[in-house]
Amino acid sequence: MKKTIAVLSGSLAVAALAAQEKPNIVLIYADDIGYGDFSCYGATRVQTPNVDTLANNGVRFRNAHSAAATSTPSRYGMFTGEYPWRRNGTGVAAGDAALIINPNRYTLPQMMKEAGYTTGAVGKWHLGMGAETGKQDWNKRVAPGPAEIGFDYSYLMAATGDRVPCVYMENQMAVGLDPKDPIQVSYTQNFAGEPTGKDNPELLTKQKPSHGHDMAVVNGISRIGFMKGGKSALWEDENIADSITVHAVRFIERNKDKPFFLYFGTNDIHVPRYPHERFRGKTDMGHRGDAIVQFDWSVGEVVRALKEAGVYDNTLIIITSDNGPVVDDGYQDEAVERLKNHKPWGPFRGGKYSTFEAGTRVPFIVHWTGNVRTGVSDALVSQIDMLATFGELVGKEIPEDAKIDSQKHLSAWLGKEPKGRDYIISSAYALSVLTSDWKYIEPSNRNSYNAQTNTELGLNPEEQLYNITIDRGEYDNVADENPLIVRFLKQILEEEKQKGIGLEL
Ligand code: NG6
Ligand code: CA
Repeated sequence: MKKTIAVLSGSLAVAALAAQEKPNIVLIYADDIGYGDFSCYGATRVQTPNVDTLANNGVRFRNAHSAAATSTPSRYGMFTGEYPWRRNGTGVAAGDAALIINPNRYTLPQMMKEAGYTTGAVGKWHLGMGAETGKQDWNKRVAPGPAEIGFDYSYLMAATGDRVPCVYMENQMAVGLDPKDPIQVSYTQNFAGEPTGKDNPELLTKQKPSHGHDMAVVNGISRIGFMKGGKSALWEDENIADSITVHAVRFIERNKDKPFFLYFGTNDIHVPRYPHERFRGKTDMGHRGDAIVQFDWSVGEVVRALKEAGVYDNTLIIITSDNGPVVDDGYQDEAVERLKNHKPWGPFRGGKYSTFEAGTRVPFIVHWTGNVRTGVSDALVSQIDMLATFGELVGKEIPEDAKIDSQKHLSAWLGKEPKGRDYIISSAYALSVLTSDWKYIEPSNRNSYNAQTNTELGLNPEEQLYNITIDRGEYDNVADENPLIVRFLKQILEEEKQKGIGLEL
């Protein structure tokens, strides 16, 4: 970079230098990848060399958390800096949900924009789009959406791979749509004459459901929700990683001369897992393992684009996941049968949907050439802090009312400070308080076992307390023996609830 600057003309050189002062930020947000799913986190039957290279030359966190144990609330928390449990309507969003972030809120992309960054969102969205649930016209620009909360550019799957509409939305317009074949979407009833996975199993040539997912049939796979039309715009599951990765790469190429913030939410490894054939058989774990390899490929492409654009060293890259792992999330893809000794949840208990650690303890890697203390960190960190921490990085003070939950932890995120947060309040049916030593889970009378996904949800009518440093698996409830610690953690939870719970969107 320095050499190039010397040969540039004066004004260009100044612009290049100014651009260099602010690091670009690339946030690679995996879907459902668990603590134990990367080789740098101990997986042996899948290799993730691109992720591992960033981990080896960056900071690899062992006590990092998503804001919740499912996608929508985790993304809500990350983009707003507000715990999702404070607000109703932040649960897993339907494919036709209205935007769940109020455009008047201060958001992470808005802050980056104000700091002079060009902002882009590529991949999975799952935060709703449009003003009113179920009332979107998918044949026009759907708003409000990512642009209204601060993204200059977007190329997105509106919800998830398993939810209609199965089209890419570029700047909130369906891509490749033929106006003569308009899209219709409903989450309440089917359209006359449209087949469903339930009634037409013969159409399920690519993947069959194991539970749910028996409505609209798109690309030989049945989904959640009903859809009609838009044939020319439908995605092909085997090409999703290619499509979104190429748009992430193009965003980097287009913006290499000015600071940029890229949120790249991958579809991998959410269901339906249907990786491109060049990744099939790369592991002996079937589609779930091969989708991890495909994810790693996407990471490699982003890194390559950053290097080719000459901005790799000046880019802070984060790799993390929206929630913990799940093996059978509703399709017969052999993930259960082929899992054997692979442990997607690492040494933790539970998984996606769970209050136990594996619900939210996710991989978290921070790479920024020359600016991090490389190695492993046990600092307690949370994605809820992305707003305040990136604010610290780019020199933006966030408004008082937007910083209830988001805290500045830049030196911990850069591996320079061993201690992170004092505690995190997580939500998955029940609230929990996690410190670096203890985990308290509030009592809940809900059924604690999700039989469909085979997940222990960590719910118990009794109070639960675990000594998380020696009992990572949360098997030994020591609440009775430690009444003072229980009281202390309950008090933290009460004080946090006092700040607001059950608020309207
Ligand atoms: C569940 C879906 C699951 C997945 C999840 C959201 C069924 C039976 N299960 O309701 O497949 O889509 O929602 O996952 O429909 S998330 O990672 O986007 O939060
Ligand atoms: Ca997810």
